[in-house]
Amino acid sequence: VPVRSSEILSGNVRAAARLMRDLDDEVPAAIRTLKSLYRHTGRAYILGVTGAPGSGKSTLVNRIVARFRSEGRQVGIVAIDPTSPYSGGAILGDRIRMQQHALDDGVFIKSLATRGHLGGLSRSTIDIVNVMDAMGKDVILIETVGVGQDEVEIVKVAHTNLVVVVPGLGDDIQAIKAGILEIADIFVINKADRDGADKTRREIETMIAMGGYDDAEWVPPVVSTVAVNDDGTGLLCEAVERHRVYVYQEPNIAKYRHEKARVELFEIMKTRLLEKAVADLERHRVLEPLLAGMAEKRTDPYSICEKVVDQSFAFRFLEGGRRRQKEGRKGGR
Ligand SMILES: Nc1nc2c(ncn2[C@@H]2O[C@H](COP(=O)(O)OP(=O)(O)OP(=O)(O)O)[C@@H](O)[C@H]2O)c(=O)[nH]1
Ligand SMILES: [Mg+2]
Repeated sequence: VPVRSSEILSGNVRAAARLMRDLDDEVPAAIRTLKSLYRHTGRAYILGVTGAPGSGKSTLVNRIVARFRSEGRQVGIVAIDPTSPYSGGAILGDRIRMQQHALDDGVFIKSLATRGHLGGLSRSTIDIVNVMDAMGKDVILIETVGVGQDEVEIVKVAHTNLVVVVPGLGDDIQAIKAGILEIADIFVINKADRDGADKTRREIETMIAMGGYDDAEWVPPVVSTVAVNDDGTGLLCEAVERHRVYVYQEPNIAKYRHEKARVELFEIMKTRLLEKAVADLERHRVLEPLLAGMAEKRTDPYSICEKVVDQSFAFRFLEGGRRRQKEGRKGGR
C-alpha cells in the first residue's frame, strides 16, 4: 500500500520512514506522493552543519537540537555519513550521541549513506528534507562533511550554514578557503578547549576581513564552542537566530526560495535526463558500441553527448509539434 500524503501531513513517523525507504528503492508511487507533498513544503527552517570528519558536528547538532526542543520545536535531522575510512568509528558514535533524541518523538532522524547515492545524494537529501518539512518539522538540520560537488549543492537548500572548524587547521583553512566563505553564514571553532583556538580564530577573522562584504551584506560571525561541555552553544544559537531573522527578510527570502527551487529542479533533471538518455541508448542497442568506440578512440564522449542531446531534444520538439498539429485538425473537424 503506497504511503498517502495525508499520512505525512499529519506527521505520521512510521509513514514518513516508509516513504523515505520507498524513495530509496525508487518506488514510483513514492514519487507521486512527493509530487502532492511539494506544495506543503517551504515552512521549515533548514540549518546546514558542515565540517571535516570528526570536527564535532554531531555533538554540536545534539546541543542545538536540545535547545530547539526546549522551545517546543519539532526537529528533523538528516545525517550524511562521512565516507572517510578514518571516521568509521565515529559513524557508530553518531548513533550513540544522537540516542538522547532518538527516544524523543519530536525528533526524526534519518541517516543517508554516501554510497549508493552516486550522483543522486543531493536529490535524496532534498527529498528527505521535503518529507520532513511536509510532516510539520519546524527545524531541519543537515549534517554533512561538505566535500564534493554534490554536497556543495546540498548546502544551498539550507537557510543557514554553519561551517565547523577545529584548532590547528592552519593549512587546511588555506586549502578550503576557496569555497568556504560562500558557504559559511556562521563559523564555529569547535574543540576550542584545544591549543591553537585563538590562532585559528585570527586566521578566520582575517579571511572574513578580506572577503569584501558590502554594508548591507551578512558578515559571518565566528563563534567558539566546546560542544562536549555545551560551552558556547548558547551564543552559537543566538547567532543562528540572528541569521534566521536576516534570511527571512526581503529580498533575502525571495532570493533563497528561488535558489532552492533551482537546485531542486536541476538535481532532479540531472538524474532523470541521464537515466532517460542511457535507457534510450540501451533500447536502441547503441550504448555498448559507443563505449567500445570510445575505448578504441574512434570517437569521443563530447561528440556522443552532442548527438544524444541534440537528437533527443529535436525528437521531443518534433513530437510536440505533431501532437499540436493533430489536435489542431481534430479541433477543426
Ligand atoms: N575536546 C573536544 N572534543 C570534542 C568536542 N566536540 C566533540 N568532540 C569529540 O570529537 C569526536 C568527534 O565528534 P563528532 O560529533 O562525532 O564529530 P563529527 O564531526 O560528527 O564526526 P563525523 O560525523 O565522523 O564527521 C568525539 O569523540 C567527540 O566527543 C570539543 O568541543 N572538544
Ligand atoms: Mg557526525
